[in-house]
Amino acid sequence: MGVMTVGSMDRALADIESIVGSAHLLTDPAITASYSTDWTGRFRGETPAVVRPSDRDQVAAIVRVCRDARVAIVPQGGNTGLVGGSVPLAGEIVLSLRRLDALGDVDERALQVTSGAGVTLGRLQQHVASGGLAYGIDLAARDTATIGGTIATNAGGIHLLRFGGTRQQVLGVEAVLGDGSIVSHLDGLPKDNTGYHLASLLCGSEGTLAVITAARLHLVPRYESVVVALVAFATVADAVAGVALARRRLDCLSAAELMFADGLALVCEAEDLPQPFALPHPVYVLLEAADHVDPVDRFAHVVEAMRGTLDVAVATESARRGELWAYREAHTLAINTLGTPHKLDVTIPVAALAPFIEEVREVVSAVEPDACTWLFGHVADGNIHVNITGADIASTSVDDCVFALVQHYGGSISAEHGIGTAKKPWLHLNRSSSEIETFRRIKKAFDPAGILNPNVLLP
Ligand code: FAD
Ligand code: 2HG
Ligand code: ZN
Repeated sequence: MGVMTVGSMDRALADIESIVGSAHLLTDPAITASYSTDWTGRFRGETPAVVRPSDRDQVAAIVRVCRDARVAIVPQGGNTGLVGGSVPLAGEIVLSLRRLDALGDVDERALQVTSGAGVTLGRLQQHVASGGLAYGIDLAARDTATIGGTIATNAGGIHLLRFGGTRQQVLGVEAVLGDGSIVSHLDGLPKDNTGYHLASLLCGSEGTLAVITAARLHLVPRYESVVVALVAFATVADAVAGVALARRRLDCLSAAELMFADGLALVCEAEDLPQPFALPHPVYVLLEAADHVDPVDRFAHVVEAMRGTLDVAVATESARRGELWAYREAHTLAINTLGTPHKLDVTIPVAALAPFIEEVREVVSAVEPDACTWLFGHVADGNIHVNITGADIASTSVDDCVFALVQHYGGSISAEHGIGTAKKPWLHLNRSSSEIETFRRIKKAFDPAGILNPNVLLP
């Protein structure tokens, strides 16, 4: 990008103020601070302004001002991203999309809805529930994470094994490109082979190609009968085999989440929860099945057929199900109480999960003997969240050794959180130089002036 002077920033902010009104141009550092720091507290930046447009046309007008003045923008939704991609680390302005929170009527025949980018996942779920429907993506940050943010990160979450990731839910998007032009494809035709699928490309683009303003989303049935079981296993291999059995035998399996004794004990301490069983066990899997007809008997048969189980707690009633889910969902918060972690989010081929899990703690201890390695994740997808506390946050030695192990097993350095700024130095482990060069050419086509999240994703 060209040189930005104080004068041209001031002029750009004045133009932006005339678009959104002074109430929605926030410049007081006491107010902008929460938009400039990420959820983990690790990434802290500064911004000349947070801009809060109300609709697509305001977004387009703001982008055009920024394009002309060469002002860089960080698009932001709920700011729950975990890779330092949603905060202004190089003095960018923050474009907060939370006010784009319109929700269209639910189309109960097509199983679709149009959602503004700023709608939270939780609000969308409530909106579609009355039509007997649900949205296929769910994650613990549901009450803050937005539809735009989940599309921009191609969020995975807890139901991917059943419904696919965000890319599978998005039929079309409305977005403002880096030159200020608007693309809109919200008709929701499920079969439409008329050229490039821009919505797919924007899934996982992390705010670098366009500002998403709305999306046409595919919906799934809302199942009334839900059962959750916390199953304890002696070994990871048994747990992985048990999950594979459940996936083969239970069409209605909707979640399979892995945890370990140390993480569960930390959650119990941080959240003041009772241990789920009289004795702790090495490995836990939280399974959920959901159907229109009661799945409990089918579920119980499958759990009985699993090898190496040590204990089982089953819940059908909503409050008790929530208690079992809390053991898994509170991991992120509980780990943060120990200080800012190195937060890695990797995929390992399922066949290599057990050896990876055994070795990853050892490789971390070898470079940082005092560090603690916390493991949990979406086991059916091979997605393990590796959080490391007690290691110097400025050093990359633990990241390097975990990623080397991931590469050894043919995995991915980012399963679902994205690259952001945090994983940029390691993108080459999964992407060839010709792929990265192609990324750059795509970026140039969408954002010729290079103003959209210029410090994210591309090394
Ligand atoms: P933000 O954090 O605001 O932004 C994320 C990225 O998207 C940034 O690069 C930003 O520039 C870009 N962006 C945001 N809005 C737009 C827009 N409208 N147009 C263009 N670009 C935009 N993630 C998972 O995948 N699975 C999980 O299970 C999961 N669980 C989580 C649990 C907790 C407790 C927390 C804190 C986070 C979790 N996350 C998970 C990570 C996070 O919630 C997701 O990445 C989510 O998709 C981010 O949504 P957001 O609205 O907060 O986006
Ligand atoms: C989850 O699955 C999230 O809970 C967050 O993706 C993972 O905190 C993490 O590392
Ligand atoms: Zn996750």
